[in-house]
Amino acid sequence: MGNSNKQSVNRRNFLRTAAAGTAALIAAPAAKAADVAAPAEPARLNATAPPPPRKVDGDDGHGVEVLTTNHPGSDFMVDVIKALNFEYICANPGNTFRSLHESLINYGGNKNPEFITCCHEESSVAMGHGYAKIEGKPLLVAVHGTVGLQHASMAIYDAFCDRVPVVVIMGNILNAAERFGQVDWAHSAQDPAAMIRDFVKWDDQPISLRAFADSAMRAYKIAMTPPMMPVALVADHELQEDPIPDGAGLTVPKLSMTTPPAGDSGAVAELAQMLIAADNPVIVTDRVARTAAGLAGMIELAEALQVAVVDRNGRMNFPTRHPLNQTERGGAAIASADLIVGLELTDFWSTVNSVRAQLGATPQPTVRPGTKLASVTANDLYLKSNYQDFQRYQPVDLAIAADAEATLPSLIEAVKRRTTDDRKRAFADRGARLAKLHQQALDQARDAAASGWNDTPISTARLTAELWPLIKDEDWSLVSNVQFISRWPLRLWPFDKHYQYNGAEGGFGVGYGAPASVGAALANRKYGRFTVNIQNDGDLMFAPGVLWTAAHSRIPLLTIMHNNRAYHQEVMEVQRMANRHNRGITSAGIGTTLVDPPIDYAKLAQSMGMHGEGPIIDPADLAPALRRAVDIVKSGEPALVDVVTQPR
Ligand SMILES: Cc1ncc(C[n+]2csc(CCOP(=O)(O)OP(=O)(O)O)c2C)c(N)n1
Ligand SMILES: [Mg+2]
Repeated sequence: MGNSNKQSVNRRNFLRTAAAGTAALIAAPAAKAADVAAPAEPARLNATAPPPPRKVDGDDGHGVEVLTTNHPGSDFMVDVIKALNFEYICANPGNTFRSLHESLINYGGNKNPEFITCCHEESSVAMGHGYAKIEGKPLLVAVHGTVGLQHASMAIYDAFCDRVPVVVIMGNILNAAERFGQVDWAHSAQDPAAMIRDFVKWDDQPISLRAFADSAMRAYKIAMTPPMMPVALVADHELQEDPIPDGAGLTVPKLSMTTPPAGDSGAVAELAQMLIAADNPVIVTDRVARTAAGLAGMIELAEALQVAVVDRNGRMNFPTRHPLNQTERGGAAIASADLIVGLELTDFWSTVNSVRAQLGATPQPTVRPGTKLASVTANDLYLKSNYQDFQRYQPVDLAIAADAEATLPSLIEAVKRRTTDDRKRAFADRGARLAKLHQQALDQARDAAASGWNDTPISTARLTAELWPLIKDEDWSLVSNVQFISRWPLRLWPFDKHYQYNGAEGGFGVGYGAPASVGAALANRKYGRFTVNIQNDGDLMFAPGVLWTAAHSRIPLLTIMHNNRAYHQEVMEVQRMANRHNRGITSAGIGTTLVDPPIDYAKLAQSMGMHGEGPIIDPADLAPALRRAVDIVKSGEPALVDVVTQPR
């Protein structure tokens, strides 16, 4: 605990006397400077090394604030944070968490977590989002009071909708008597987390260090229990900066994790029976496989039943080249099904109904009458009211409120135990039929990819096909949303590892792509994986500073610009309206395109300190440019190739 022999001047008292003009500003002893330059090994709570001197806001440089010789509360916060095993903290600096920042880098030795400098709070959170989907656990994000959280909010929403854990810690000056100046007031709030409460799983503003420790453990545990979601914790400024009182007796509680909720055995047996009895069952997956075991479980289940799998690809749930994968003919598979089982399927309603995006349009069922429906999802366990990401209500015959990945082992066992030899023969016939249909769909995709091969702008199919031979022998991981490029990689490449694809934004908030890819690449780095991001132009332009973070932190990531010079999705929306209003589509580029002036992404990348090449306009130039960039990424650096592409 703090060393009571040393002088203890807390910040409040110091500032009060300084304000009265009577402060004796004591110069910091020279020895202390060394503490700043060469941080000691990460100290623990009972260490006695004093923190380095801190400069007061508005200090004119003639004086240095008196040392608060006891440990600040933020050192204890670092002890708590270290107990949670965060590898990284992503943050843009802000004085509402300055003491915690300083404790992390000096007292904590800038290790576990290591500080990753972010240029926008949306980038910090989205990096955490992308990282967690690869690593299976959160990193820590710190945001400045009020304004930092406001910037972070959309990314928090995306992670919330995508059921991804991110731990956000935010500064705040709760005690109004401690706010010095306009800025402190503008960045403080009575209830700072109120702004994001509708889209985090839990938040807290502890007012003692002991409560902070408990709440940090609780936050982590809750974030990691399916359905996983972001959580937010306020690190109050006084708690951070005031010395830990003598005899505080603080300890770091043990983290006790919750086992993911698995399906009730009776309900699982019923589901197994339904699957065995059905003639044409289809399993529709969305966010099932978080781990290698999840993907292996999906394969085992599908093979035991020889069942069709349609993957919505919120995660990498099923190998793309598995003969039972019917994703490319998903509509036909669903239309002929007599049982549909949704596993962590966010939008069951749209799986069994279709509606054209037109006011007043009547939904049409996509399934035959009498098709049985069943679901396993942790989304049935926890729901928030305000934001409507839970999708339209879909009645089902059997709803198991449980995490699908955790339920797979008992479901597989129940299926195997109950399958008769008769059914096994029927399954084998079905499997052979599905394998043929799978092959046909793959052949069709390959044919379709060849169309427009030599076109300029370059087709997204060609871009995908040219990239493949350059990465296929690497331990690759594609971490960008393939919906923007007509899903070509999932249609053409063999994906068979859970980290080879990690889904999309969750909340469809554009601006996720670039930072989430950098975060995913950060997670992939220690495994030596080769990370690829096929990057939309509109998405990058929200917060391109994350390229600097990638360069600065030496995060190997191949970014290929899918530069269609437009917010093309919205071009189409405006065209649709212009058609409906019968006014022609010639003006649809107004407000939706990025052509005048064209953005030079190669220069943008170079300006951030990374390799940038392009714009590539002639498809013949594509492969050599990609090869150069691949080599740079293999050497451990990020690289970007700007490719002028067709819209999708
Ligand atoms: C934060 C946010 N703003 C606006 C939108 C609306 N929006 C949906 S898609 C899209 C276009 C994105 O452009 P780009 O990333 O280049 O992809 P493209 O449509 O061109 O393939 C926009 C603006 C959104 N989803 N999220
Ligand atoms: Mg675009």
